[in-house]
Amino acid sequence: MSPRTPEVTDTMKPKIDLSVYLITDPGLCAARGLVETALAAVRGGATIVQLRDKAAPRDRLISEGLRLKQALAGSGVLLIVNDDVQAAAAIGADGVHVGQSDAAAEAARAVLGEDAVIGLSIQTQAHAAVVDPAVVDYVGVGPVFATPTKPDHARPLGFDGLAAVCRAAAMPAVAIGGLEARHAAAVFAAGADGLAVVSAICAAPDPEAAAGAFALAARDAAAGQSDSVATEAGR
Ligand code: TZP
Ligand code: MG
Repeated sequence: MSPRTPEVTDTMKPKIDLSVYLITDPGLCAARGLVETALAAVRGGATIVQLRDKAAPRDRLISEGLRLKQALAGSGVLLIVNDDVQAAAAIGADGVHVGQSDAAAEAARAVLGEDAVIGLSIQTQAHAAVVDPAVVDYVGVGPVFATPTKPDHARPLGFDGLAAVCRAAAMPAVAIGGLEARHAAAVFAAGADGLAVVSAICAAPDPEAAAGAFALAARDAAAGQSDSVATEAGR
């Protein structure tokens, strides 16, 4: 018999740890360097890294992705590529994250295969209702707050909006948009499984410490949620 872990079965992928989801920004990582910033965040406790560089031509995205992949090898931290399915394939990344106006998640799945992690950005309950859990592994929900990092963002959801979208989604969710470590409890209470963060880590004077603060806050928030579920169940 093959060895088993409690998190894995023949029909189930390993659980994706979305708790501290770093998204890189070329401008905000420039001073320290893309790889160095990501590695500092991982040392602090980032659990997943998304390479996001909207302006890079594909060959540059691929070379950045290959450097990140090499740096993250053996860390257990997943590497996800924003938008570009072909670049994700060329990098041999763990997956891709697409938006409502990018390649369809189904097309990404067809190119990257069953084992790839496919993430999809959603902004509304209507979006959530039509996401196929057989195709999409997790959704990114936001923005929770207005943020200068994505000037063309949709209307901010706040925590009540985040909760409504998370309730309507049939798969794990990561919240995004203007998030800081102090928001972790509200994010988990809204039903999300983690915080996706650009500026609060990439632009921090110490990205390792910043990611560490997110990791601690997310761990406490997740534990608080399981305590309240257990209390509800015991009533
Ligand atoms: N999608 C919705 S908000 C956002 C993206 C990519 C940017 C989040 O950046 P920050 O700096 O964490 O607010
Ligand atoms: Mg996109």
